[in-house]
Amino acid sequence: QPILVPILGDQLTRDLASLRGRTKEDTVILMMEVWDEATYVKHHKQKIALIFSAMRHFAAELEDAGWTVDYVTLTDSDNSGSFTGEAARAIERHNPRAVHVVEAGEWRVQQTLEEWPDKFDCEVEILPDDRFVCSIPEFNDWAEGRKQLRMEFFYREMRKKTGLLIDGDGKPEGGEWNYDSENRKPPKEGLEAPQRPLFEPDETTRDVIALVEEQFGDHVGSLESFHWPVTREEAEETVAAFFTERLPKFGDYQDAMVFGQDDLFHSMLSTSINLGLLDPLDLCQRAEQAYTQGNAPLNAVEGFIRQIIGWREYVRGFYWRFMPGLESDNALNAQRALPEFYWTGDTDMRCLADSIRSTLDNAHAHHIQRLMVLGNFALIAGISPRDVQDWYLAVYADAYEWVELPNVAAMVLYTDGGKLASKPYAASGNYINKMSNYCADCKYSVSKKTGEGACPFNALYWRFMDRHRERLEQNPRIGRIYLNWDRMGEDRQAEYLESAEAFLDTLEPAKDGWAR
Ligand code: FAD
Ligand code: DLZ
Ligand code: SF4
Repeated sequence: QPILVPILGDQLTRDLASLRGRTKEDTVILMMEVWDEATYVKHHKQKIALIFSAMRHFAAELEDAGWTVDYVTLTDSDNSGSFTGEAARAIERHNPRAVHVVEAGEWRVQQTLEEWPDKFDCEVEILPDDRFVCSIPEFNDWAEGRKQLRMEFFYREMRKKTGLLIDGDGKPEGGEWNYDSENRKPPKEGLEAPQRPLFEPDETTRDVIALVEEQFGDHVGSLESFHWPVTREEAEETVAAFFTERLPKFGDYQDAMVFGQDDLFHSMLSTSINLGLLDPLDLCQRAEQAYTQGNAPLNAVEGFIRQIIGWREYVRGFYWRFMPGLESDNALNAQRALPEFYWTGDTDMRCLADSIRSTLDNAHAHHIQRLMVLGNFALIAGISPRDVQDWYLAVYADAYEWVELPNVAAMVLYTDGGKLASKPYAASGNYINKMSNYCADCKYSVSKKTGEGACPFNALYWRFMDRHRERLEQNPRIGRIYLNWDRMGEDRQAEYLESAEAFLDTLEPAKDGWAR
């Protein structure tokens, strides 16, 4: 009797805990394309195509290496549509002595896996996912008893644990833990990044693209611009190009936005890391090497490492600590429906239109677009967290709930009331103007604060601050802002509030059928 090893769609590595130490002779690997996972939100077409193609390529790689892989395709006529249904059928087919599965990345799926020991007759072992630097118990130990879970302090622990950018005396390289202040250069006129490698779909990907077009034709997004890496080799090509061509400027322009430049100096590695095609710690070690060999400056390398062993690890720990409540928190009581333009890009606000265009074309937008344009607008317009969460989970090819939800709910929408962020990331048009070239050609005027033609971010910002005064006034990082508000006087304040309401009245709510 073999051991049955189910491998989920984002566990695509041979170094998975459930494969470690197993022999090819007594193992059957199970991979499942299932309707439940493809539809629990209406994922962007590229996201489904990426996951299915990467799964099929990984299955082929395992088979070539001599493993037995039982691969269930979406259109297999017996496919039950769920992980549990498919595991049950596989147990009937293979009569295994045990099932060994690595815990799921998402809470929803993990609940399902935890039902398996009771449901199935054979032994079921659920193994920790050790593809992270910090285990879940380790994060909880760190978090226990802390009032605020600041990423910066967690990050320092991870630096010490990994030894990344720690000098011979145990001190942070260059004397500082964090060079965030050197990651905020506004874009220069004509700033352009080198093209990243674009992968033409091979036969496997073309089959999957046809399948997605046929089965998920009404989902958002286009498949024509599908160029994602779908194998470890392709992901490595992207890494190589990033390290040589982009990393040196990654630090300076981490927060910059340029119209039509969809990825600037970002790595475009999140899809591959999240799928399991790349190992995050290994990437950080290689980035550190780029620094020690003089190929990239410290502000770039530290910034990149901070995103991965800092933010990425931190949000994962945060997710498991606060689920399931994190999904329904709504500290600011935001209730407005998501505007239709989030699904179409059809808005005169140029910053939003460009960020949404990139999202629809590529199933990707870079971090500062997600945070300070798309997220900031949702925050200050008071959009319902559930709508916003579903949107982010659906549209990005790298979106899995464990990483999407803490970023969207806690970081962007402040739904947790400040467990993650020390203040809401609310900003007026001024910030976007400083960090991008969007405003110059926008139909709205960023310098106009209220009335016809004024940048909507300006009035929405003050409406947001006014509405949440009671909560935010005590916040030492924000409180002083209210001096400016009070100085305006009641008439001017009323103009801001009226402008904001007039703009909000023009927003058309998203049509049914997109969200869950
Ligand atoms: P780079 O800028 O090159 O960064 C390098 C790597 O650092 C990324 O590949 C990623 O693995 C990691 N990273 C950077 N920032 C974060 C972060 N805040 N949280 C976790 N990891 C991070 N990332 C996802 O992988 N999936 C998501 O669903 C997701 N949703 C987000 C939603 C919002 C509202 C925000 C503000 C951020 C979100 N992020 C998400 C984080 C980040 O925007 C993406 O990881 C990044 O844009 C991916 O592009 P890149 O690989 O070029 O990143
Ligand atoms: C997102 C996704 C999609 C679209 N389809 C599948 C699938 O058919 N089979 C699969 O194994 N995983 C899929 N995934 C990923 C899962 O929804 C989920 O995000 C991961 O299993 C992490 O818990
Ligand atoms: Fe966006 Fe306002 Fe600038 Fe237009 S003027 S691009 S809406 S920030």
